Amino acid sequence: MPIYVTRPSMPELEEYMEEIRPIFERRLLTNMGPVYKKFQRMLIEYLEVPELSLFVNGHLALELGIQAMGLKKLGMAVGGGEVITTPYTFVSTTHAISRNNLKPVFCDIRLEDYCMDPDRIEELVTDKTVAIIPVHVYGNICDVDKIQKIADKHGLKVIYDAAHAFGEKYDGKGIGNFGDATMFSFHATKAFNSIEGGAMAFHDKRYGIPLHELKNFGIHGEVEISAIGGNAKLDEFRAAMGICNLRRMEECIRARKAVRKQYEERLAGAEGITLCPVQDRVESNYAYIPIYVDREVFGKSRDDLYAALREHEIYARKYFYPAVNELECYAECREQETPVAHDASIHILTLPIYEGLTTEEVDRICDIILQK
Ligand code: T4K
Repeated sequence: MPIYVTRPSMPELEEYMEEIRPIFERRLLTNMGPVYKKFQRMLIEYLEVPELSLFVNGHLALELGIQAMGLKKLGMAVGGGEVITTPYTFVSTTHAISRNNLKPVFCDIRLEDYCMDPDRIEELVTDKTVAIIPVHVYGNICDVDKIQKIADKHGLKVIYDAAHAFGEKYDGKGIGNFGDATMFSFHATKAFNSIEGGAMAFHDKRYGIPLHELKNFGIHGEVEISAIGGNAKLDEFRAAMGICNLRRMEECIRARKAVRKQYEERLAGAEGITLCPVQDRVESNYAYIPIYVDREVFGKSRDDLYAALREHEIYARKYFYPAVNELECYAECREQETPVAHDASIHILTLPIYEGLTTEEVDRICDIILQK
């Protein structure tokens, strides 16, 4: 049986059937129905955030969230706004910026957690900068305090991409409470899923209406359109899946934590392989297992391990190679060097982790990695 980098957590079929039965009876399938609203309430409670808007995926939550915050307009007013962001992420983050006609300005990361290096941000601020969009990559939390200080000093908005950090806490506080807004992804490959889905958490109530309207074509009333929006509504069936999976969240995290512990034990003595540690002040969701492979010390490269695992039908992934600023579609934004992001992109392999990955399977994966 092949082993993939992840596998979605799912409820019992019967539980899901119970949750969707009323949808069949009501025939209200989408457009912010009662299941959507119930899921939204449950998430506000679970994530401990004041406000939250649901979307059909994390990408559109971010893309429309940027627009809703007025950054697109602000950018146009300064003849093309700039957003400081990380090149070490999934392309979605950068696409969301570019699709708002804003220019991504890439800030290097730090090797200790692969998040944006807060000490490199300020040198990138110009009079065109409108926002900072950092990513809590692999569920590692950015230096939210330093980032906020820089944003306050220069009057910038901060939107976090927390696609990997669902349910995490920093110093006991839900991770959706930092910056001006935080995007979550509920994609099937994430620690928590609603099949596809996403959300934007925020605290300024004024952000709620534009967010809500932009995901529904900008509809303000039956005959009034407030803005040029899109369609990014989460439907009732996906919301129902989210509700079922949210009930099982503690169980899922416990299972992932056990998988992580086994990897830590098995790979502990392997010189040249570093498993990025869980940060001190963070309650983790154990979303990813990124290992840094130092070929000089270990004797095999990241790509050697990737290929060796594939021979055994184990599909680890090179998240995130190439770094976004090395992609052809961002060639024109390649102004500053980001050597640490480049280094991470060629040395990191993300290993399989999910609820249901057995101890035997983790052993098999580690045996192949450790085979000299
Ligand atoms: N920001 C960041 C930092 C992100 O990482 C992402 C998404 C976003 C924003 C955007 O959020 P969303 O709009 O997606 O909500 C995957 C996911 O499609 C993507 O959501 C995710 N990041 C990215 C890191 O990974 P691929 O192309 O690697 O997915 P795929 O289809 O190769 O899936 C990986 C493995 O998972 C498969 O080999 C098998 C397994 N799998 C996958 C699916 C879809 C399953 O077992 N069942 C499934 O239903 O992008």
